[in-house]
Amino acid sequence: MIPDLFTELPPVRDALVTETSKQQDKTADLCLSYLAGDSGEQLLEYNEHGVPRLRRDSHVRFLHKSLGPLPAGFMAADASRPWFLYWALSALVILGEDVSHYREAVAETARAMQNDSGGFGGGGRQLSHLATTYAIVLSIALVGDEDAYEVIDRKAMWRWLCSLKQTDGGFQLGLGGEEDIRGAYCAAVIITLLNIPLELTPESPAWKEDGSATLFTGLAGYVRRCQTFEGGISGQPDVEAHGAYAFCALGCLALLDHPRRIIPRYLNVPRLVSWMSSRQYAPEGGFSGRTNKLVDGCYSHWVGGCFPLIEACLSPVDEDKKGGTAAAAAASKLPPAPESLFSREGLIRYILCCCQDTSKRGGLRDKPGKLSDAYHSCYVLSGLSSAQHQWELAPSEETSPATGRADPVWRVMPYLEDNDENDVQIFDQKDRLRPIHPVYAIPIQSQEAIRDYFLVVDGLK
Ligand code: FPP
Ligand code: K
Ligand code: ZN
Repeated sequence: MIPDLFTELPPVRDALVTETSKQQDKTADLCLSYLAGDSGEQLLEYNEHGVPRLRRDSHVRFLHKSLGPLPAGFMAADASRPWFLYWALSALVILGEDVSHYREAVAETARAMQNDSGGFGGGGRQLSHLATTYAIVLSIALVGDEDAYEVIDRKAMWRWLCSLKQTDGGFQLGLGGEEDIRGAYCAAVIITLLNIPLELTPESPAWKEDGSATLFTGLAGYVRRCQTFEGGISGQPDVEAHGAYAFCALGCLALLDHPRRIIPRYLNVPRLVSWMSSRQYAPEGGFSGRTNKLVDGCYSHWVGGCFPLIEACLSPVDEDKKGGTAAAAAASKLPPAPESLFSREGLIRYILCCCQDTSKRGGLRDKPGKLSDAYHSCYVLSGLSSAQHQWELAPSEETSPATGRADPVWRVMPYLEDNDENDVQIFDQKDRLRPIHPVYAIPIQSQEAIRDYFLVVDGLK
């Protein structure tokens, strides 16, 4: 009932033994025992495909607990408090939980973390950072409601974003701080969700006297410069490609213009797909973050989450057949993709067999032997959700009168049984998760609610 691919070490192996190859072998062996269900860890219920059930209740308990007071050891993570909020709320929502009762607590926490000069820090009296601001904005979107939205000072946010915008097109993460592709993605998410004006303030380092530069000027070019010789994406131009940055690159581009048009225009898609595919390992089934490194559950999102975006760009739509639009023309230079560009079965096996903490603790983890945590719970579940669903871009390319952007329309379908070559329905139907937006990584309803709220707001208060 378990295909050979997931029960044996790879037939072709490098004869050179190094520290890296030893660690890889150890990890593969460990995963094999979990994939076969003979790890000796607590007994699990397996279905007819040899796959254990999702321990939903146990993960839900773990996540609620992680939103309460934390032990003293977490002091070191104080500047990441917004992330802890987002990871736990997001994981709960993907599991189908209602998180609206956290609304007031989230609003109050966010208020204390907001700076008058714009953006949110990791805690009260901490400097604003794009990553913590991203985490707070998404947490607010997840708990929903206008009272929570109204906590955000959009005018100060706009000024602060302008101060982070650089002449090379990218964004610093904090004033005078580092600049990398996380900034590009986080800024694009914040700007589009909150309907921040693109116009630059004269104080911005990227401001031009003729008024031609905006918050988006040169941003796609910055992303392009992060694609490396391997085909993957690095944090900054000329460094090592890493999975987390591939998601940032695709996510950022997908917000700047219609993904079918902009992704092939700025990235070498065949090379990127080749690099993304090399991230999935057998027999483990999960993804690594970079060449010669180990599988880790969180890359189920960072790398796994890139596939729906690429698949949607490469799948033929009706307009392609008519030879219509610019997006279709850009995309049609690439061969149409098969339905799935990676082994969804492999990823689902890795997640359900290797990433679940089966003890009383609950939660999801990097790999067997590691402790579960909120970060891995969020991104493992997000990866499971995207492996269980297929995303499609509606052919229309209408420009939104409010934003001037061609807001793409995303449609989602569950991957169902009866898909001969790539049977992904190896999990029980009750273990299907909620679909989440392939770019914003929150449910599409939450994304539309906050976007629509700020679309009708008249200017900046
Ligand atoms: C390497 O860690 C990890 C990185 C170089 C980048 C990690 C960044 C993220 C996970 C998130 C970025 C995105 C946003 C939106 C903030 P490692 O060496 O411990 O792991 P590895 O061995 O798997 O590479
Ligand atoms: K890692
Ligand atoms: Zn990880």
